[in-house]
Amino acid sequence: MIFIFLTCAKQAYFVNSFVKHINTSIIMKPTHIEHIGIAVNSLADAIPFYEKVLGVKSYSIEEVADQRVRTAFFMIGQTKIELLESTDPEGPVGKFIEKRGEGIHHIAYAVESIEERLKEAEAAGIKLIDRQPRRGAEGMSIAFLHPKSTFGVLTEFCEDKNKRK
Ligand code: CMX
Repeated sequence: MIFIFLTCAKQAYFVNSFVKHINTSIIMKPTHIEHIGIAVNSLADAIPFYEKVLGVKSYSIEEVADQRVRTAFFMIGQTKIELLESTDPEGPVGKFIEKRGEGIHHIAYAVESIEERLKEAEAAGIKLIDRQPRRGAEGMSIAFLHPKSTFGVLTEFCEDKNKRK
C-alpha cells in the first residue's frame, strides 16, 4: 500500500515539474486530430502501402508550393493521413528526411478560431513558427508550433474556415 502511494506521489511530482513552465489555465480544446503528417521519399512508392495494404484510397494529391511539398491524403474515420514528399531538399520536409529519414513528421489538431488559439499558445510560453495562419493543403488555415516547445512533436493547428457558420 505504502509502495503504491509512493509510486503515485513520485509520478505526480514528475508530471507537475514537467508542465510547470506552461500556463496550464489555458485550455485550447482541439475538436479532433485533423491529420497526421508522414514524411516519405516518394509518394509513388508510399501510396500503394496505404491503398493496397490498408485499403484506403488516396482522395487527393496536391502540391503546396509555400511548404515545398507534394501531399497525398487518405481519410480514416475523422482523421486524415497526409503523406508529404519534399519538392526541395532545403524545404522543411527535405531537411527532416535528410536528418531523420522517413517517418511521422507532425500532428495537426483541428481548432476553432485559429488566430485566438495562436495568441493563447504564445501567452502560454510556447514558441510559434507561424504567428499568423497561412494557407495549407485543402485550403485550410494552418500554423505550426515549434517542436522544441511541444516535447519534440511538430504541432500544427488547422482550421477549415469554409466550415465556419
Ligand atoms: N519534428 C520534430 N522535430 C523536428 C522536426 C519535426 N518535424 N523538424 C525539425 N525538427 C528538429 C530537428 O531535429 C532539430 O533538432 P536538433 O536541434 O535537436 O537537431 C531542430 O528541430 C531544428 O531543425 P532543423 O533541421 O535545423 O530545421 P529548422 O530549424 O530549419 O526547421 C522547423 C525546423 C520545425 C522550424 C521547420 O521544419 C518548420 O518551420 N516546420 C513547419 C512547416 C512544415 O513543416 N511544413 C511541411 C508540412 C506542410 C503541410 O502539412 O502542408
